[in-house]
Amino acid sequence: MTKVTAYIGLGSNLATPQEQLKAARLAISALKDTEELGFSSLYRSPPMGPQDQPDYVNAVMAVNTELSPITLLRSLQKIELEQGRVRKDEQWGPRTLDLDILLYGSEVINIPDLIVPHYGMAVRAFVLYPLQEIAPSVLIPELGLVSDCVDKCPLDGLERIA
Ligand code: A4P
Ligand code: MG
Repeated sequence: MTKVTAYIGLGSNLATPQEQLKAARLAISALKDTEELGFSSLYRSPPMGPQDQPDYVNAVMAVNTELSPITLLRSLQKIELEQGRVRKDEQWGPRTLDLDILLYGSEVINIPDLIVPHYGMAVRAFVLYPLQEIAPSVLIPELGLVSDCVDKCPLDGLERIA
């Protein structure tokens, strides 16, 4: 099985977000046939969506993986649950941990459970800026260079955490 470079978006705004991201990073690195290639700085931003929730901490992680896209998704969902994620009906509500597959090599995937590139990444500063930090020349299928997407995306209050 060939190795593919995938990019994973991490987000949390409950239960000490920085610790959630740290634990998720370890759990992802420990997945079968998967190794960490890079991890961005942590970024803080106001919530996109309902405003009556805490600020988010986000980061992007690069991995080399032999897992198929759907196996990677299921593995990430298991980590979300292990870290206390409760899925509610409210869209974009608060969460202990959100793990999204942003990119899986150069693949375009559109099946009921998985859309890659992630549907929101073109307009989300909290995804694009950390992605650009660790992969400055990555090409986002159907969108173009990450740097071109960043140029069109306002910061929306995003701050790198020192
Ligand atoms: N799914 C489809 N494609 C993917 C993918 N590429 N990666 C499906 C992961 N999952 C994918 O996800 C809902 C369904 O998406 C899953 O069943 C999966 O099969 P979910 O994690 O259960 O629900 P969700 O995350 O609440 O929904 P959604 O619409 O994905 O929310 P987002 O887009 O993740 O946004 N504000 C700031 N500042 N920072 C944030 O990180 N995050 C959100 C959540 C809202 N506001 C935020 C942030
Ligand atoms: Mg999600």
